[in-house]
Amino acid sequence: MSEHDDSGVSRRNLFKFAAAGGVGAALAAGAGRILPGAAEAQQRQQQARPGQQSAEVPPGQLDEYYVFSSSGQSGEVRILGLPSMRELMRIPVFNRDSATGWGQTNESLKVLTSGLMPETRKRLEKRGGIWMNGDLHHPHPSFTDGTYDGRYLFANDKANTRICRIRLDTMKCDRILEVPNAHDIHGLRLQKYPRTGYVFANGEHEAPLPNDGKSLDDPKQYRALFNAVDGDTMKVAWQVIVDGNLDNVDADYQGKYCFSTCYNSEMGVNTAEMTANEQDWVVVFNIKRIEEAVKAGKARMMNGVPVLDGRHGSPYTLYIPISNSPHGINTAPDGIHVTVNGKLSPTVSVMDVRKLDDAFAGKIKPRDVIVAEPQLGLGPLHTAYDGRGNAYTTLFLDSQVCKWNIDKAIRAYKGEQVDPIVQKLDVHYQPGHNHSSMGQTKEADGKWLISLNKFSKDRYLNVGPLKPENDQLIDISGDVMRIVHDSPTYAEPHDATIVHHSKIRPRHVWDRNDPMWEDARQWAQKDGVKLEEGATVIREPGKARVYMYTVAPAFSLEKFTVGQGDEVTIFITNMDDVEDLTHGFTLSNYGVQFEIAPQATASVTFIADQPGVHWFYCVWFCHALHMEMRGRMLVEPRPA
Ligand code: RUQ
Ligand code: CUA
Repeated sequence: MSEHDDSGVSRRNLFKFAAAGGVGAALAAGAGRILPGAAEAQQRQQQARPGQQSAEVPPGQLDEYYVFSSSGQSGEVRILGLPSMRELMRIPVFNRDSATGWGQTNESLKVLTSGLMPETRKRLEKRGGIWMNGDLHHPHPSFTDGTYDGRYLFANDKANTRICRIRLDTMKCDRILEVPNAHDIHGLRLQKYPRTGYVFANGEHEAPLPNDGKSLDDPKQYRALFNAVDGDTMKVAWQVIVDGNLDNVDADYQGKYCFSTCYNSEMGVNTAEMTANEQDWVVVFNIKRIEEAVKAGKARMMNGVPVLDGRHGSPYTLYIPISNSPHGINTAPDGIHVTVNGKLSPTVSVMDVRKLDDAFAGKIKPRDVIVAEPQLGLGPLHTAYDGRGNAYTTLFLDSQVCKWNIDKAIRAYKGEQVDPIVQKLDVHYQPGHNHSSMGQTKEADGKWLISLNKFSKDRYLNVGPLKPENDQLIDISGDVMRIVHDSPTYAEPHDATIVHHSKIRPRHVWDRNDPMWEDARQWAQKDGVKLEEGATVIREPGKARVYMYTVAPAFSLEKFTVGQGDEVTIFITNMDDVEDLTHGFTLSNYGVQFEIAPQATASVTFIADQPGVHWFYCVWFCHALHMEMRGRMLVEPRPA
């Protein structure tokens, strides 16, 4: 169906899926077929008016939107400006970062470690105390009343079963939680109403519960868990055991339900087993019933978390049959419709959330909540919306974005002769997620769509065997879509949210009372020092604490002395109260380096194991005398 020459990849993937067994039929059936009304749609396309927006943001002008982009296996969050698609900033989260000292400063280590389970902390003792990797897929800003409120951004770590919270005032991560009992958090979306509230997160992979070495190779004993984390306290509020494993999740606009796709109802442990059944399901969670059951003490406490059994027949869940292996699930800004993207089926299934009350009450069958099921093309993965009744679904295998109309899809499902498909646009290549401007809020504005393509192949200068991914910016303001910009991305954005700039109000400099350096404040108080005025070394047997502040272009100490073998903690406060006047601290040949933004305090602890003169210097270009902004650490040799 696609015109460009990527059929090799399409066919290869198709082949791979088909070879997995059982699923070939569904795909092959759709493979060579011209969809009903395709010619008509093509004609409409030729007459339709494309949008007129430009990606160009002239020098000195600002972008209209923030994009919070995940980085997958890079473990960080990236902030882009849209429409320019310029990368504005990176927020280290599950990775280590040389520039900012993330994973090295005491402040970041506290964020990275305090939410770990005690067993994990013990395991990490011999490995530097922190995980070195993460797999961050789904970054989503907090909601109040169905739209972004600018407080926080939450995201998952599939690799080490964690959830992070990023403050949108400072654009720094302030909490990381390891979720007990569950395995490998994948899908993550937020409660939209009345507010966030809950962070809903899917444990994707299944394992014995507890996973203590028993039932090792007995998959019948494996369980997958759905998780609700309290976004204010960053504690797990409750967990629900489900049948099958979970992929993606979304929530309604009413605060009553959230829903997850399941791609392995078989609970298989290899591809053939996982795709054997013709049908999998969506699991709907009844939030009120779950909360009441937890309050009534009906949950089993496991690792300090109330766990409910939500397998088939439980009052907490509803299992809606969906064709084999659905993937993305996306709530429309109309507050009514939710699309379930077929992946191995060429269809998307549309749920009507107004029918969920009756389905839970047993008045209608679970499957009756489906009100449309348009056939769009091969490999539907995720759907975005324009707020004008249209949906945009990525077709992974076809390398296309399909624009379709929700209302027409509903009418077609009822038997009317209408074609819901408006347009299919080739993208380059193999799109996963897509996202529209404000499209996951009730304020969807229908201006822009990004297609996050998993392959770039020939779109850029060759940089060797490892290629970038390709994010394409698409103007959706007209009748038909138009690609206006390509941007290469490093491994590997999975998901992104496009937020109007008016929703986010970051600080220009830090507030001296920020909780980020509470521990440093307490140390200073104990030592009778003021962080803002420190030019002091406190020496105790085997230990030294060094207090410094910076005013460009100088550190408040030009030298300090410690003893060989001392555990040294250096606290530095940047007293420059000037926008963009960041200093840095590098202690050469000691592996120490970090950022100190205006009005911030940062600290690091290390062992002064090497005697001699060691220069420290400012690592952020701050002044004409930046090179001169340095001093000496004198390490006295240990007496023989
Ligand atoms: S999932 S490519 Cu990790 Cu968001 Cu769909
Ligand atoms: Cu301070 Cu460079």
